[in-house]
Amino acid sequence: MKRVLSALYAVLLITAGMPPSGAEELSPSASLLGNGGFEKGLEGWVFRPGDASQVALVDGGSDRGQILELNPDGRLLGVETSHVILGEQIDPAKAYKVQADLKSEGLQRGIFAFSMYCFDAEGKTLKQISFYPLNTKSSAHDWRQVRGSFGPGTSNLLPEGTHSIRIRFSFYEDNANCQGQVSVDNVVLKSFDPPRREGWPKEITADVGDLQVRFESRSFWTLYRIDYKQTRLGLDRWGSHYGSVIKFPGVGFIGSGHTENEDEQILELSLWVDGNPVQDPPPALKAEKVRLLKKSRIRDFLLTTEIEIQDNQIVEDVRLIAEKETPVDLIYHFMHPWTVTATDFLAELPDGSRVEGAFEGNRGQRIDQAVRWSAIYDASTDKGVVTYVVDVPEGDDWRTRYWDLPDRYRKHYFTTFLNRSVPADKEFHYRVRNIPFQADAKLWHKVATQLAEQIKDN
Ligand SMILES: [Ca+2]
Repeated sequence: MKRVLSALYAVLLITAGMPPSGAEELSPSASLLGNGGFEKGLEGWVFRPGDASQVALVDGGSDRGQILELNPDGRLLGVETSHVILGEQIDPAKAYKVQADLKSEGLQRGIFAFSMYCFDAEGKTLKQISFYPLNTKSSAHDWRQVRGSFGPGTSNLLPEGTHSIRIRFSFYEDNANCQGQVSVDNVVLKSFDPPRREGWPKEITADVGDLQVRFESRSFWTLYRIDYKQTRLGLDRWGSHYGSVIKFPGVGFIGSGHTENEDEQILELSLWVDGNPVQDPPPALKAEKVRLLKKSRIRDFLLTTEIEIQDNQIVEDVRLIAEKETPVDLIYHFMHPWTVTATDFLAELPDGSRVEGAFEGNRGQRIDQAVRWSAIYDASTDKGVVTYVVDVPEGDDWRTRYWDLPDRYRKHYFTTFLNRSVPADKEFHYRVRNIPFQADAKLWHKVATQLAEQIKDN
């Protein structure tokens, strides 16, 4: 089975002309930074603020040579490259990848960030772009390669007027009492070609009946907006991801828009508009029916994801196979960052009983159990969405959650494989149907229930 699947995906890989961007390893020698591995001590690095008493150059063994140990010791500390000038060292028309190996002994006070700063011609800070933050709750970890990117085609566009950038490792605490230790090695800055489908735009906005959705390339082609009757239901804000993501123990999230560890690799991408395959999709289209099919890889997982929009409904379908047994912290499918103004939720459990309540912005996980269907309602717009669970694997331990987060969203997660291993070579199939609706606040329970009953009967 495994061999067959591997062969199948090898064929897809070739026919799809898959870009190697996700798996590309950056060799430190190709870096624009002359001393990213600290073999020349602190040459090319400056303190802002701090001094040499807060760092140590340590022998990291034959593979690493020297490493830089950062220990703020109760003061602020920032270690960064000198100015890298746009139009000189880097080309503003190109995308760049920034990468570092980090080891954390943990933080006792304050925060740490691997980031970059953008400056204008006068040296004034325009923006800080964080690639990898740590706080006092972050677990200590051994060496880990972390990455970010900036420039055209990435999620981090440089602000207008950017004259130079600096790659930075810093500690901060409100009273300057930074406590913790992080080691750094192999810092790399290198141009790269951001993943882009040949002939495909960076985004596709589709008007389908009363729905408008946006498909986003930077999140590896997931939904990125759901509007119903010109009203926003699903957010369009970078960082509030839709789609599927897997959390690996000791690593973190990989999938959807998460690029901090590794990129999801797209193996195949196809779009059908009104039943016809489209080779070169336009950035905006209007249709009766739209279907997006994606085959992708997240480490040893192969995912086949379909999104189909017609008749004012959005069907999402995922088939997941692990090539080898793989422990995970959890897997999220069908994420939906519903508007933070959503006021209420309702769900029908498998035994037919109901769960209902109001969102309060209390950071809690609402419902958090298996459901036949669930719904949110936004009283400020008289609109809501029913999410009907059409298909789940038999005997699977899964749950529907709404994260009740103030000032951000009421985010829907279909959660599965909580602290478990995914067995090898078994297909796990999940399918949900999202039905937006408009209803008076007094009637919304009834309207949502009727919509769910109609699906159940079909
Ligand atoms: Ca080194």
